[in-house]
This record gives sequence, C-alpha cells and structure tokens, in this order.
Amino acid sequence: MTEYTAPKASITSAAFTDEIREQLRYTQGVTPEQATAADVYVATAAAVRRHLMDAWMTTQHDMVTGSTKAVGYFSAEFLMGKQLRNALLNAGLSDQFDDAVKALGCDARDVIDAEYEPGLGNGGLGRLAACYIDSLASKGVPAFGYGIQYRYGIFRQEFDEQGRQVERPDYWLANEEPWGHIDYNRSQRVGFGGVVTGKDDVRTWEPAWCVRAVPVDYMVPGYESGRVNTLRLWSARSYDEFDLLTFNRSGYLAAVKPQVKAENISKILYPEDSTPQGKELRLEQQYFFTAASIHDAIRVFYPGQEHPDLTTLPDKICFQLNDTHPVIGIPELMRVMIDEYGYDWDTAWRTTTACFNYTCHTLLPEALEVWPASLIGSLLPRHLEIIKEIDRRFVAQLKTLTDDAEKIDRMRIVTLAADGKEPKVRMAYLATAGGSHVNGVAALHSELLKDVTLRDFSDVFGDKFTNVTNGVTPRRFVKLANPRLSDLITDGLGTDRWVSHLDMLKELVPLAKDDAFVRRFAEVKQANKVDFAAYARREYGFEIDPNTMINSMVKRLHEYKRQSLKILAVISQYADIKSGRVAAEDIVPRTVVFGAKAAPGYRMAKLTIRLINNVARVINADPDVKGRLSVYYPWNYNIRLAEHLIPATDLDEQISQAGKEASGTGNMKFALNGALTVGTLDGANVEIRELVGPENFFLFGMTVDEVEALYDKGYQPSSYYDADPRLKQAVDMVSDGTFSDGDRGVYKPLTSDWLNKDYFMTMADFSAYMDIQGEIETLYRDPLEWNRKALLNVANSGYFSSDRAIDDYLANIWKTGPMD
Ligand code: 26M
Repeated sequence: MTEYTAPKASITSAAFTDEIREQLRYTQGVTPEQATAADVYVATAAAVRRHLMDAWMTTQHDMVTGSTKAVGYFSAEFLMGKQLRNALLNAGLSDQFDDAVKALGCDARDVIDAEYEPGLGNGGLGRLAACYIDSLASKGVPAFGYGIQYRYGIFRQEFDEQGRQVERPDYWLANEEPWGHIDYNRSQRVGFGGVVTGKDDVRTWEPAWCVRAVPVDYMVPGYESGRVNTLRLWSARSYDEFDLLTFNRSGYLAAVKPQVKAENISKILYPEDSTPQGKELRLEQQYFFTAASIHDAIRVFYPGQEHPDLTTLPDKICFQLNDTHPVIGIPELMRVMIDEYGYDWDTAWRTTTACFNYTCHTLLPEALEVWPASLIGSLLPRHLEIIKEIDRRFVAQLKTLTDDAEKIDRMRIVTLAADGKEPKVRMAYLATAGGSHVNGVAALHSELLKDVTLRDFSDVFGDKFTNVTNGVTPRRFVKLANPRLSDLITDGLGTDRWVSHLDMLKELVPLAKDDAFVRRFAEVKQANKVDFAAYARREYGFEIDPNTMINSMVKRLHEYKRQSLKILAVISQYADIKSGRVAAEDIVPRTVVFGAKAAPGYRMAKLTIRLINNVARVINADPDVKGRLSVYYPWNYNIRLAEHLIPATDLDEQISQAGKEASGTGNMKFALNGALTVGTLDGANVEIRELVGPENFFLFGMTVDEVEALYDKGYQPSSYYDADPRLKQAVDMVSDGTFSDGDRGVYKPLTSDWLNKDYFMTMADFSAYMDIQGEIETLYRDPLEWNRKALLNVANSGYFSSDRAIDDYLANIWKTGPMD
C-alpha cells in the first residue's frame, strides 16, 4: 500500500493570525483588543477547523467512492481530552499558533486552558477509543467513531473536609464548544417500546415512542496523513409531532414529558466503570447510539438508494464493538435487514456476523453485561424475538458440534428460566456468537479469556479468538505531553519520524550506554518534575518538592487495582520513621501522588479515597517526616492532569492482583515517558516487562497460578497480618484512629474486609511489595543507573503505540488498510 500524504498546510504565522482575527471579528463579534483568552480559543478552533475542512471532505468522499473497507468503531465512551493542541499538531499549525497568540497579545497557556475538557468516558476503555481513532486517521484508514454526546460527562470530583469524594455535575457544554458540528439534516429516528405484529415471517414493529438522534460531528485529523476522519456522537432530541399529539389530549405538562424522556437518553454518562447496573436508561443509551449508527452507515455507503444490496455491507464497513455496550447492534442489523429490507434470516445472519467484531475489556465476571429478557422485551420487543431466534439456532448448531448438554446450557445466549430466576440475555455471548472475531486487550488477558471467561466458546469457536494488545497514541502522550523528551528523542534519532513510527525508539537502545545522553535524559525528567511542581501549586495549592522521587498511582479506584496495598505501604514506611526503626535520613525522599475517581455508589472505593486523603493530611503535617515522605491526592484526575503528571513521574504503580487488570494503558504511557514500573504479572505489565527487560522492571507479587492455588487452598488474610509485623502495624494504625482523629469506627469496613475477606489478596502480596521497595530505593540512589533503565523503558516501549495496535486490528480482524 502506498502512503497517501496530502500537502501540508503551509501558511505563515502572519496569515494564521489574520485568520484568527477574522474569526474574532466576524464570528465572535469582538475586536482583538476586547478578546479574552476564551475568545481567542474559540476563534482559533474555528480557524483550525476551517483548515481541516477540505481534507475532511476529501476523506469522506474518498471513503464512500473508494474500494477500501472502512471501520466503524462503536463505543459508548470516547475520552478525548482537550482538542486544541492535538488539532494544531495534526493540522501542522503548532508554530503558527504560538506566534499568533503572541501577536494577539495573549498567553498560549491561557488559550489552551480556556478549553473545557470533555470527559465523555470513565477511564481506560474510553481513552482507548480516543487513541484508536487518532491512529486510524493518522494511518489514513477510513473510519468513523460512533458514540454518544452526553450532556454531562464523568462527574467532577471534589473532596470534602473529611477527605470524602463529592461528585459534582460536569456540564461541559455550558460554554461554547467549537469542535462539534451539529448536523440536523442527517438525523435518525430511533424507536422504543410498542408491539410487534404480523405472521412468523413478516413481523412489524410499531414502537410506542421515538427519539430523534442528531449527529454531532467532530473532525479527527490524522498526524501527517492529510486525512481527517469523523467522530460522530449522537445527541437525543424529541420529535415535535410527538408532543403535539399529546398536547391536544392532556395539556402542556404531559406534552413536554416525552420530550424530557427523549432528551434524557443522552443526558448523562454512567459513572460506573466495572459493575454495570441493569438500568433501563443504560439500555436505551446503548440502543440509541448503535441503531442510529447502523442506519447512518447504510445512509453513507448507499447514498440515495432505496433498494441497497446490503449483502455488500461487510465489504464497505466493519463494526468494532468496544466492549458489550453496543452489542444490541447485532440484533438491530438483523432486524433492519429482515424487517425493513426483506432479506431472509440466513442472508441477514451471514451479513451481520461478517460485519461485527467484539473486544472484551474485562475478566471480572461481575463486569459482564447481562440484561433481564423482560427489560429487553418491553423496550425492544422485536429485538428480543430476534435474540431468542439467534439463541434457538445457536443451540441447534451447538448440538451438532457437541453432546455435552451442560456445556450447551452454559453457553446459552438467553439463560433458561430455572429456579424461579427470570431469563437473562448475556451480551458477551451474543457478541461472540454474532460476530467474526473476539479479542482480549493484552496477551495474558486474551489467554485467560480463552481459558476461563469464555472457555466454552473458545473450545467450540477457537478460530474467532485473538489478541490485540492495547496501545496509546504517541502524539498526545509523548509528543504533546512531553516536548522535552520529544526533542531529546528527535535529537538522538536524528529525525522525528518516530512520532508516527514508534518502533524507531528501539534505536535509542545503544544511547543508553552513553552516559552523556543518559544525563540529558535525566535533565529532561528533572525539568518535567519542576514543571509539574509548578502546575500542582497553581492548580491545587500543593507544595511538591521536585527533588524527591515522584511515585504515581493513577487509575480508577477499584479494589482489584489495590490502591489499598499502596496506602498500606506508605503507612508502613511512615511508621518505620515515626518509631525510629528507620532514620528519616536513610529513606529516599519520595512524593506519592494518587489520582482516582470512584463510582459514586462504590462504598469500599470511596472509603479508600477517604483513607488516602487522611493519610496524606497526617503525613504531610508531621515534621518528623518532612522532606522525606509526602502524599498528594489531586482531585478530579483527568486527561489534562495525566499529561502533566506522567512526564514527571519516576516510579509508576501497576499493582493489581494478577489476573484482574485486563491490560492497563496508563502503564504504557508511563513507560513511554521514562518512568520505571513497580508491578505484578498482570495485563500488559507482562509484555512491558518482557520488552523493556526484566532488569528494568520492578516485579513483585503472586502470579495468576499462585492466586488460583491460594484461593483453592483457602485464603486467610489474617494469617498474613499475624505473620508480618509491618503489615500488622499499618493495619492497626488504620483501625486505631491515627487517620481519623481518634475515631476507631470510620475505616472499620475497610479493615474488617482486609482481615476477613480480602478478595484481591492485598494482605498476601504486602510483604513482597515492601521487600521490593528496598531494591527501588537502592537503584534510585544511583541516578545514572536509574535513568539508564528509565531510558531503556522509553527505547523499548515503541510496541505500545496505538498505531501498532491498529495495525494488528487491520491485519487480523478488519482486513483493511489505508485508503489509496
Ligand atoms: C457498563 C454498563 C453500565 C455502566 C457502566 C458500564 C461500563 C463502562 C465502562 C463498564 C466498564 C467500563 O469500562 C471498563 C474499562 O475501562 N476497562 C478497562 O479497559 C482498558 C482498555 O482496554 C484496560 O486497559 C483496563 O485494564 C480495563 O479495566
């Protein structure tokens, strides 16, 4: 395949400044003198969009008229982060922007800060989707991202006086949002409820209510590809006629009710990231965006055709299901083909299974989505019929393949109504049966998927299963977030081609032998730490000492991720100093930084937040440890904070219980920015360690097999508490009120869980975790050797580019590539 590259935007800074001025005057209606940073931000965004417009239109045209199969990435979440810097980079306008803001007499940082970060995702899964659409565009692959434009993104996190998490609504659209283009002319009708009538072979669904799905389009500019793809996020609106009908009957308030109901669908992002609750609204959201997207794809690829040949759909586009959230799209495409276009079942099924693929992001059984059949039946009656028919045929097929009746029952898509339990629809099973490929998100995870979570399916449909190890975009997370390191890499390699060919980082390996180069690397890290300290002071009022080791643990707060393990280790080190067992001067000065949001209803996670905040309060106020150990918990961890923290981090924590973290993507971002990892053999840690070299990774803790064996043997967490005095002391300090002003009740649910249940075996891994701290400190005392290893982490992490991940999807699943 030849690489298509459109001519780069060549425009002088003066000309770009004039374009911004023009937007200020004719769109915003302000003079450059009146313009605030927020005005300049909006004007710049408009100017950048204008620059991208031709490439966007060409890309859409080429996509529809060309013969390259496109990708539809279906995701309930796209955690994009701020757009301006990224759009400027990919439009080739970064330098012009820096000059323009100067000419306009404002500060670039103020302009960047004026953008409100869209938080349309919970964490890893949503950010992965954002990285993937960046890579697709950068490779010139024709692609759509399809999702929901929530009115309220992930909540804004605050901490109260007690250190407890408080959730505040995130009304990100309160101010002008210049990137999204609302296209009222391309809306779709999505029906809900009602009845199905007709004979067996001709069924008609009459929905009880309909919602108007209006697309809001975001440009997705590729880096140096000259291509601009589309992220199409649907916004739910009501239909007027709907209100009018009711209006005649029962008055005004009743008339606006359906409108409110309709618009509620895209109102809020669910802040749960692992325990899906079977909430009706959530199913409405899922159907809303997948149905609108499927209809949209048909509209785009068969323009103006009344009788399109939908059997060619799989040649035009394939749909990647980002977890089970969009799986209802499978019965939807069946319904569209059979009911709306008159295809027979087998033809519809062949087409549907050829179109869909499914990515699984978990191993935790409680995180697999399951819907009561009755709920699907009342909201989507025709889809329930189709799902039941899929299940019936699936079971019949299984019977030809195996005699194992129990196994067949275990594999049913619709569970049998046994023991008074109502039937349920298992979305992961529907996705596996109704698509061509199923992939896990790291090598270990994909193996465990086959061996444990979807074992029966992999026995029968082994060919469907594959792995695509996650990746992250080097544009946002290296080039933009870490300009100093980027310059050093470019200097070391003699080219900046690495930004789109990240495996080139390997060529830095020999430079790790060059002490002078390692020292330059160390200077970069140090300068980033100074910057981060300034950022933390400005944004949070923290006084971070950049001459300490920056030790970060940032991710959602979840028991399996084991923030508890980290905070117990911090407490233990604190206790060592307080008791005089260890002289304060003998420890490596360390700043521990946490960042994490908890699901609002997740009691244990929220109590852990409270504990961390109070440990921070006590330790940071204690003169005995001053300058040696401090703990900070900046609230509201988001992409922007990540972009500042990651380049400044020395040591990254990836300490989940083995077998629980599907992949992790923070781990990749940290390694690429020259942090060392302390971690378990879990998720992508396994591959990171292999690639950067075991000697450049701090491994500790039980393996998946050891975890299994310990569960089987009968796990008793209290025995570890009894056996390790460090652990005992740390737990006791949590119980005895040290971190709750003497109140012994506050953390009881936590401590009693640790000692009695401890499902994720924090107690069992504590000693190993403490022991590795010795190694970490020894190495850190030798800055040259520490930085050599950190540099080797950078040099050997090129594999974790989302460009490589997309190559894997293209080669093994989508079977397509860049446009000609
Ligand atoms: C589903 C239904 C109702 C409410 C919420 C959900 C839901 C939303 C997001 C469930 C899970 C969600 O995300 C899970 C997630 O982020 N998984 C992470 O995916 C990353 C990318 O593959 C991996 O790196 C992480 O290991 C994995 O935890």
